[in-house]
Amino acid sequence: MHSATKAEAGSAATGLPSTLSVSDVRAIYDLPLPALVQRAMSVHQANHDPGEVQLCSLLSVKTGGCQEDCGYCPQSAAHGNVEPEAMLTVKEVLSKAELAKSAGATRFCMGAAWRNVKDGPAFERVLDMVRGVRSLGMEACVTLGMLTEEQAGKLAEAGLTAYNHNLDTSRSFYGKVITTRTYDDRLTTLQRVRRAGVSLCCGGIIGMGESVDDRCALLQTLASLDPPPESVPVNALVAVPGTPLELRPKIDPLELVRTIATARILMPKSRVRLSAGRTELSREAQVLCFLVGANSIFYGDKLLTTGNPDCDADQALLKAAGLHAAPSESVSA
Ligand code: SAM
Ligand code: DTB
Ligand code: SF4
Repeated sequence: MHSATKAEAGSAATGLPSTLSVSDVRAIYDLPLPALVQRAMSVHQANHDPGEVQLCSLLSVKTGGCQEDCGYCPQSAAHGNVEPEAMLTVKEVLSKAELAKSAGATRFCMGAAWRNVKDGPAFERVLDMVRGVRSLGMEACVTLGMLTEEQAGKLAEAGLTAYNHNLDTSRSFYGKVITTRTYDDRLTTLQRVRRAGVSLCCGGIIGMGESVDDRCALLQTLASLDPPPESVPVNALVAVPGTPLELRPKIDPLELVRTIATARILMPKSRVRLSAGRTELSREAQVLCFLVGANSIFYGDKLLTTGNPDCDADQALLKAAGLHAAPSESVSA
């Protein structure tokens, strides 16, 4: 799936080489900021309504106690700083989804702190959550860790819109952050999701101590998926006390702008989501991210376990910038 022959990110229309190398990506990322902004804006305008921002609400349906050791994540049992909680009921989840819908969200994303999905009552409950969210007329996305082909098929049958599974960083930096599953494990899950006909939501995190080349390699890998993910979350690390990355310094917001602009240029059709880390960003920095191609956010005062700007602040930001919420893609009828 990630072989060079399938790296068909380029075309005459995008001005990108047909097989994209990390140095090609780096040449874009390192452009003088005005040139980078201008190029990203023109790709964005040619492929999207630049005034539109998708509002996605996020809910942790099974929090904490995870068997993986992802260095950024407060939910890993290895770091033990989030108390494991019982899985939410379908009713609890659907009442949160209704609230999110009435606040203006069109996509409802549900996360579980699992290494992988196990068949049985918990998975059946997730399938019911997916069906319930869809019956509210919202798009449904879940992130549950690794999946088998059969499980991906069941999620598709339940009406799942998208599956979130991030590559997080470059293949070479990955082992410094996560040791309990491999980059290839992640690529295999992504392939299973694709084969089941579910949209892919796949991106990464910046600010974990990776080099600029690592960031560019992540973007090169994402853009070379065939086709690239329909949505690409770009998270800025939320450095949570107790995690191995707790002392990482905050990223320079302009690095986030460069990452988003480069993602937009490489993946013209994808939704690029300005994801975790917005509480640390000024309104101006967020607006710059929207200008260069971010067209989706997590909306609601909580991500999975950490904070996010509240709905009023985001509505005020959209209004001040003259932006509007995207209509739901799934429910035109
Ligand atoms: N357990 C599932 C998995 O990892 O596949 C799903 C949930 S996991 C929390 C989803 C994604 O959230 C991670 O892949 C990572 O990219 C992002 N994430 C987790 N903790 C984060 C943090 N502290 N800062 C930024 N992003 C984070
Ligand atoms: C993604 O890329 N970011 C979201 C979502 N997918 C599941 C998660 C961000 C989590 C931030 C840390 C927390 O709240 O626990
Ligand atoms: Fe578990 Fe997902 Fe957190 Fe990794 S990111 S520790 S898999 S919940």
